[in-house]
Amino acid sequence: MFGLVGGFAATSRPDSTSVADALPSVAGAVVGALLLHHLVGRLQSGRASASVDAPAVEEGVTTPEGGGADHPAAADWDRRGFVVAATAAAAASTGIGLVGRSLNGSQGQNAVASRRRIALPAPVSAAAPVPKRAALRIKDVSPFMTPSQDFYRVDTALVVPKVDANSWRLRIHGKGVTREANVSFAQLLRMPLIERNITLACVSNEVGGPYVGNARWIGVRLADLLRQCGVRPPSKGGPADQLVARSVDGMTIGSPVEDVMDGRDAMLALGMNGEPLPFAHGFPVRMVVPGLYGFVSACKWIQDIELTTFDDYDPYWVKRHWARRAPVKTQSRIDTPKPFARPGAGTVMVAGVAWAQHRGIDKVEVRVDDGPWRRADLAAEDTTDTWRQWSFPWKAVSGGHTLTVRATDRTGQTQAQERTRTIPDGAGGWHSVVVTVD
Ligand SMILES: Nc1nc2c(c(=O)[nH]1)N[C@H]1C(S)=C(S)[C@@H](COP(=O)(O)O)O[C@H]1N2
Ligand SMILES: [Mo]
Repeated sequence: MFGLVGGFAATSRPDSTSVADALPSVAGAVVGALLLHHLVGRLQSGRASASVDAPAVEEGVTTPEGGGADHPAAADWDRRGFVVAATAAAAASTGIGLVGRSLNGSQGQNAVASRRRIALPAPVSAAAPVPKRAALRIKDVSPFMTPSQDFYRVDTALVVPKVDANSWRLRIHGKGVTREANVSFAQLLRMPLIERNITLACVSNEVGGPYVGNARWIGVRLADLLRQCGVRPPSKGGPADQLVARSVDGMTIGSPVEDVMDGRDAMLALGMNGEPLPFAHGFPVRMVVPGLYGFVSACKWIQDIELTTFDDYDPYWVKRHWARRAPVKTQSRIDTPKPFARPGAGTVMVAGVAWAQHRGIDKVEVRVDDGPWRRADLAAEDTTDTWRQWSFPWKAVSGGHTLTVRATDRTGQTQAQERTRTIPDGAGGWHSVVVTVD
């Protein structure tokens, strides 16, 4: 069973290219089964000789001392053999496990050292300072900037890839590329860097869910690099409408070339919140595109960019029935009070965040039970690519209540009420929280 599960997991990995990837799991299962068979055999031959005595004792039949003595002796011998074999098997597998782990670890050490040696240069275009009033002083509301260690992580990596920045390279090739690029990390560092605050969201985030965060990214403007390679967006006659990013672990993520080159701050990020990217968030380089869900834009541990078309190629998640194109849906979330909280009667601060990356949040409204929608107070906007905090002082009266929130983006679109599933292009619907006022 474990062999089958392991084999299935190995061959469905994004970097799996052949059924041979199931071999280690299958080999492990075969060795394990043989070993189990051998050890159980030893156990059973011991038990078989013991059970010869058992009925005699139960029936109260006296057996000559000498006759019975042989059998315990035989069982003893099997037990000793079993213990020796089992101990040897345990020691051998522990040893092999440790060797495997240290082989993995030594690979990572160069990557850790390469990360430690990086000093990020100052950007030529710094992010404007975050307005003071973008961050409300309300307990339990998501902080405006998400610290890297609290930033959600979504990927298919069982073991976080540890890539050595010194040997890392990025290749750019494909349709409409007149000059292929093959750049090193050092070359990227010498290019003009931009710094931007961008809110990243995952398509698998349920309404009210935690897979969204806001960070300060520093990196190379992707459109500049593409133009240097001769790439033109479809609107300027370019033949490629899909940019497929591929990671070192084989993940493929497809973004519209038009979006990446339409002037928004799409970037190859090298830094997050003032430091080189954490390994879990894509060190040494990842993509970030404001306004698109992570699975269609934010390739971590990137190593290859291919210009192609949506007709010609389906990336990893699209093969698994997620959408080819997935702009972020306008969403809002109540951070406080928490579900089933028991606030006291009086003024209760209802607060949270709302996001509509690259369109901007225009309005947030709150409804108590089936009452009228009332406008929440919006914190200052940093940029249209970042989320926005909001608050609503609620005169709470005792009893059970449902608080509901909805947002309207700058295009005038208000979040639809209908709850939709996350697959294929992101959850829709209003977030609500049930509380009891004491
Ligand atoms: N290599 C790689 N990149 C990836 C993924 C992945 O599984 N592998 N997941 C994507 C998804 S679905 C999201 S939402 C974002 C999450 O980025 P984070 O883990 O830094 O928050 O990374 C994207 N980039
Ligand atoms: Mo995601």
